[in-house]
Parts: sequence; structure tokens; C-alpha cells
Amino acid sequence: HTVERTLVLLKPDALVRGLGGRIISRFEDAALKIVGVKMKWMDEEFTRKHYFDLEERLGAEVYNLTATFMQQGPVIALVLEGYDAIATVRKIVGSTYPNQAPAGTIRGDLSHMSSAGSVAVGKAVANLVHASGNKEEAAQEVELWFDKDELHEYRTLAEIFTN
Ligand code: YYY
Repeated sequence: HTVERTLVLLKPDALVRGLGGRIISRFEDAALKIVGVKMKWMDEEFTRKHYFDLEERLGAEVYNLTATFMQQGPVIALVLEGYDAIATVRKIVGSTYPNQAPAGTIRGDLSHMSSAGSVAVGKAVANLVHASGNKEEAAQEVELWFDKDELHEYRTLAEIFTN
């Protein structure tokens, strides 16, 4: 088990619904440490960079729906650090399709099924949060979203007492 960094986005649906604080609390509750944070309104060029393989993986329609959805409002980007942070965050977030995400996960507990669930034609899956899928993606995404000097080192109270 090693300390990792992973990228999380609070998507526009999370912010317009006023869920930012509650979502961030879920990560803090699991001892994930915020080492970077910013707010950004994504444009098409940046969306392409973030979802660079989405069109190839899932097709132009899914890419276009997702891109439009991500540009409907600003997002909050976080870099979270902790033991096995990449897998831990994905576990807390839940599966891509909120109707398949178990209760107890962010997507399972907080998604509105009217705008989520399985994919409806003409609708992006509004699943509140993005989280890096694996080590390679995490490294790429942290680098895309943050400059080195925007990432911070400090010790949490737990770390001060255990080290
Ligand atoms: O990593 P994750 O976000 O859980 O799923 P991806 O397969 O990377 O898809 C990215 C994003 O695209 C997903 O969070 C919602 C959207 N999407 C969609 O709107 N419709 C699909 N059929 C698949 C994905």
C-alpha cells in the first residue's frame, strides 16, 4: 500500500445542486488529504484534453453529450492524496451509471435518477463526480489540471501523531 495522488472533479451538476461541501466531506472522512484545489469553467479544447480517449472508447455521441454537460457550468478540481487514493476514491464515488452505484457511494446516494441512471439518448450521464481510473490516468490528469506549485505538502493531525 503506497501513498498516491488522484484527480477528482466536482461536475457542474454537483455545484448547481449545492453538493460540493458534502461531497468533499466524504473524501475527508476517509482521510484523503486535499493537496490541490481550483475552480474552472472547461472549454472545448480543455475538455478534449481531459477526455482525450472518450470518443475513441465510447463514440462521438457519448463524447459530445459529455463535453456539453461538462461545459454547462464551472467545476471544482481536487487532487487528493492518501494510501491507495486512486482505488479508494473510485470506491467512494461508485460506478459510472448511478443506477448501478451502490447505496453508500456518492453516485449511489446523491444522483437524481431522472437525469442519470442508464444512458438516455440525448442525455449525458449526470453522475456528479469524475475520478481518475488508474495510476496512469491519475498522473496524466493531475499534470493536466495542476502546475507543480499548485500542489501542497503538509501533514494532517493524524500524520503528525502517527509519524
Ligand atoms: O470513469 P467514469 O467517469 O466512471 O466513466 P468513463 O467511461 O470514463 O466515462 C466518462 C463520462 O462520460 C462518464 O462519467 C459519464 C459520461 N458517459 C455518458 O454520458 N454516457 C455513457 N454511455 C458513458 C459515459
